[in-house]
Amino acid sequence: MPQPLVSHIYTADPSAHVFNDKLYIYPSHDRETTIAFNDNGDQYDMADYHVLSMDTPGGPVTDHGIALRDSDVPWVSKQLWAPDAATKNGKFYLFFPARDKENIFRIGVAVSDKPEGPFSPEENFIPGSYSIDPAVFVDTDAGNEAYLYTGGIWGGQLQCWVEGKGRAEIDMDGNERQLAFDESLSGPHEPSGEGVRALGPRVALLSEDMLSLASPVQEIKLLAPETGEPLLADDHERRFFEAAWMHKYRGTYYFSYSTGDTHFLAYATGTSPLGPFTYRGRILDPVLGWTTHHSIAEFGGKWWLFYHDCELSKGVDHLRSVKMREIVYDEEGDIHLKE
Ligand code: FUB
Repeated sequence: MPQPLVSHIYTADPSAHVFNDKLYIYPSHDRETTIAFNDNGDQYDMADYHVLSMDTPGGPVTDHGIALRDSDVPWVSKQLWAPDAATKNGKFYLFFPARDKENIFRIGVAVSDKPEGPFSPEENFIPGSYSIDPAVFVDTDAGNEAYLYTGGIWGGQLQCWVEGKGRAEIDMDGNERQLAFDESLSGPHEPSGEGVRALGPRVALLSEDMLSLASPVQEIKLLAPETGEPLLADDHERRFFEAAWMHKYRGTYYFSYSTGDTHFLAYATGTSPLGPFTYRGRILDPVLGWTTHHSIAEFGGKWWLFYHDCELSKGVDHLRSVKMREIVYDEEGDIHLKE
């Protein structure tokens, strides 16, 4: 069985990238808390980030220490959740979700000259950003555009953004709409009912300097293969919950995510980084612990799934450990865990 990549701290939500021929992992840094478990995720009360690196798959893992702490970021009140990182123009960018002073999850960015940080945060969150779990994909072989994927329901607050006077964005049918924040929908609330569509993850283009959005936020369409229509809200085994990740394999865009309360890592594929993506299958069955969250990267000539579970903490949901497993693609491009 795969072992935690590190055991001196708890780590979760691993976002892995190869920078300068080395593998860097940007995880959440879980910590003990007395906050009771609830469906809003309050017990995930993280306060800083560490960056991990490896020279070879299976080789020693270096913990580079604290790369950013909540008290360094002027707009943050609490909960540094799942981060990601990207590089452009010789600089490294750490993208992270946290609650702002009004308790709304936003996405922040911090900059460094080195992949391991330390990172200097921007004064404010990325204007127009909201919800959790940023994943940044730089399409290096198609114009070098950078895409920011975000979103999470329940504790991630996606369902709190309802029609009202507020922020303009594009819905999954390509129409403009205005959304405003309704805090009363925080927690385990989401659309439901016959024929009701699931909420989609969000995507926006990032500006050339990676510090702001260069397009309106757009809701992504995740389609059911049997109907060609958007996945339905009550389809909890397939609908998007959180943990967006984008990677490209042989020209196809793979959007992968967690199904949350059914605990699967699932994926959908498409021909554009903006979607639509058609549901394709599962990557990982439920692990020990409530959450599941991952990334996929090519390293050392093989493809790897980075994920977490709660084996080391013996099942404490908010004390997770990052692991890696090799994945392979079959001739159709379907993903399988290597046995
Ligand atoms: O780590 C806190 C939250 O738990 C993440 O943002 C979610 O994806 C889930 O893993």
